[in-house]
Amino acid sequence: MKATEQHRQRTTRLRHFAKRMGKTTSQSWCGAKSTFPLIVLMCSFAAGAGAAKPPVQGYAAQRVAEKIDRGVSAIPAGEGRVYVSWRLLNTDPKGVGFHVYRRAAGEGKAVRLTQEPITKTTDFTDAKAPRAKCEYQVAAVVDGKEQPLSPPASVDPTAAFPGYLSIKIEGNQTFQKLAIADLDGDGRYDYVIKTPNANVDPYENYWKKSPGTYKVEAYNADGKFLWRYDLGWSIEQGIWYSPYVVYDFDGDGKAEVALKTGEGDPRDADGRVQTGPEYLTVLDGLTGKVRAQIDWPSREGFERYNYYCRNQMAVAYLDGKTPALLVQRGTYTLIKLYAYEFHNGKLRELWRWVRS
Ligand SMILES: [Ca+2]
Ligand SMILES: [Ca+2]
Repeated sequence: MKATEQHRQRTTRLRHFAKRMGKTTSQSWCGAKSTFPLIVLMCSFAAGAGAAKPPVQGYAAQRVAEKIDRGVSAIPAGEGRVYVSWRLLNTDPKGVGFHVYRRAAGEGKAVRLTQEPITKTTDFTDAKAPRAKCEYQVAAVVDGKEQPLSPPASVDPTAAFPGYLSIKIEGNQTFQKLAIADLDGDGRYDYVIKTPNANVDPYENYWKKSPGTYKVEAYNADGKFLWRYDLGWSIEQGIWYSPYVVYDFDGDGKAEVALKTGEGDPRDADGRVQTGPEYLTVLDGLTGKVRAQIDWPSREGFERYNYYCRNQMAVAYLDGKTPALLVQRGTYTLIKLYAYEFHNGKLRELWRWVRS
């Protein structure tokens, strides 16, 4: 095929791209042969964003979504009042209303506090709360029909309220990071913390020997301790060494904990970890047991310790439906970015991007 004929066909294809994107094209835009591959690349990215078939295909047939509950919250509002609020869910139909119920301690039956369903807001103030511990529940009303009661929220209307809820963590310790996700699948958010609140930076002027090891701990919504995972001496005690992400990657309604792990005690004489295996590990969110493990992007190709010790993680719906796990190593020069899905207990690589 002659060069002019190739150029004519490419130009026609590009016009079709442009038409799909709702743009017009011209010779000056796409005519220069030397810039053509770049333009096609740009068009492919743009067209991919709106095209029916995404470039990455994960396991999910439908978008994986959190199954959170009504989220009823009841807090003392002073002068014997209680402020009750709840979630409007994306599954609630248009025109939904809500009745609010109260059950005092010792009373078996819940009393309805609302005459008509509340339709304009998702909150309610009980001005005549009892001076004793009680519970509040909410029932959605759809097309005039009352739906089942929500899980209850308990409150002591006489207690002082500091403006937040607090839970007691195990032992006398600090924590550095907090992740929130539903670990047990009951529709309420649980907590995963990294303890203690200490930080070592990989940069040579700031680096210091880790005084101890990080522990990852999980607590349920009520503050009950679930498990502890010791990252050990293979992970130095700094945020760049120890990324973690908590999310329901396989879509079964319970969140997993994905994190960077190592093995044994590979510290050198100074205390730096420059050798030894490194893993992307997925823990069961409810038990802390290892469910899957795969090699972390390697140290190979990096100029120095300060560059390869910088690691990060993220969640992204790359195909619009599957929550993929992004794992990244390196800052300043070389960057390695790998994408995985977690499905049927296995990590599967979707793609990798490595550039300097
Ligand atoms: Ca939960
Ligand atoms: Ca899960």
